[in-house]
Amino acid sequence: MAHRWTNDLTRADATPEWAFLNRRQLMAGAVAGAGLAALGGPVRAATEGLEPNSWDEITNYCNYYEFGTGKTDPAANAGALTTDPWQVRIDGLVERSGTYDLTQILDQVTLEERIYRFRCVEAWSMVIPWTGFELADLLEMAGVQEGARYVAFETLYRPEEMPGTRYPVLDWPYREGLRLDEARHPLTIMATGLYGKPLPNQNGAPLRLVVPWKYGFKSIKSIVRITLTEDEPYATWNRTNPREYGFYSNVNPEVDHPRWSQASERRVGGGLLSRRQPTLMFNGYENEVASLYEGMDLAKLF
Ligand SMILES: Nc1nc2c(c(=O)[nH]1)N[C@H]1C(S)=C(S)[C@@H](COP(=O)(O)O)O[C@H]1N2
Ligand SMILES: [Mo]
Repeated sequence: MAHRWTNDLTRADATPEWAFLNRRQLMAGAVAGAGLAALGGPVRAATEGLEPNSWDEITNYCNYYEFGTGKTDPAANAGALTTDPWQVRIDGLVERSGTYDLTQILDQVTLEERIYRFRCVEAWSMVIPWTGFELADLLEMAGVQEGARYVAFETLYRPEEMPGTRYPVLDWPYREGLRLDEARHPLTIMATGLYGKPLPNQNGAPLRLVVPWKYGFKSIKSIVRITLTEDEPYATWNRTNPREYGFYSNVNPEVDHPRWSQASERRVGGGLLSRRQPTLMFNGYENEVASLYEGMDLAKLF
């Protein structure tokens, strides 16, 4: 069974108004192949203080067990993954189920840059400039049926290209899930890029989920299937060890992991940034997402 081994921001930083800006306004920050584009006024203002980690840090310190359990294994092994062509099956409780070419999906969405905090359950964190689009837009494309309450996600399982899957480290394929309202939240994105460049394989190319207020393992990589369901779906880490990894796994400094504190985190990076810093409720996105969990006991439904 898998076992895990064992990081300046102000209140203003935790309020990314830009996440709710009109799509047209965000075009100022769109990246569309132009490298890291200059961000528009309001976008820049609201992301000040979030100094992103470097390309090297983000792409060399990874968790992607399909390529090995070491932090540098994915960078070493994921180059062999074929990410083009890429198809995503969308099924379950949707109006237009089917197998979609990624190019077909990307033709219909607007890519934006989102600079998000990223907090792993192992208590390290980074700040990452993703390129992506809102998952809500993809769900709208597929047409969510009445009765759907959750969204399930599945990673590619291709042992020939994924040496880590030749061992029963996890019950492959890697799977994750969100409640439908979480999936539709404007902070929830499907990432296709990093620093305005295509997503490196080790970071989950060509398409991965990013849910910035949840522990990193919820942000499933290299997605090939999205299923709308009525019941809470299988989620790999949750099912592997439900005592340690809840289905929700919202970042919460007050609910410790059974084997370590979640009150603080090590910000990956050199110099002053590598000091420990307090972990923020919902990873700093409390104003945006707390209402999703009103009335829920966050210690019980962790
Ligand atoms: N398919 C798959 N997705 C995955 C993982 C994995 O092992 N396999 N690891 C998760 C964990 S634990 C984290 S912290 C993030 C790491 O993302 P990064 O390597 O891009 O920083 O990916 C998540 N998504
Ligand atoms: Mo993680």
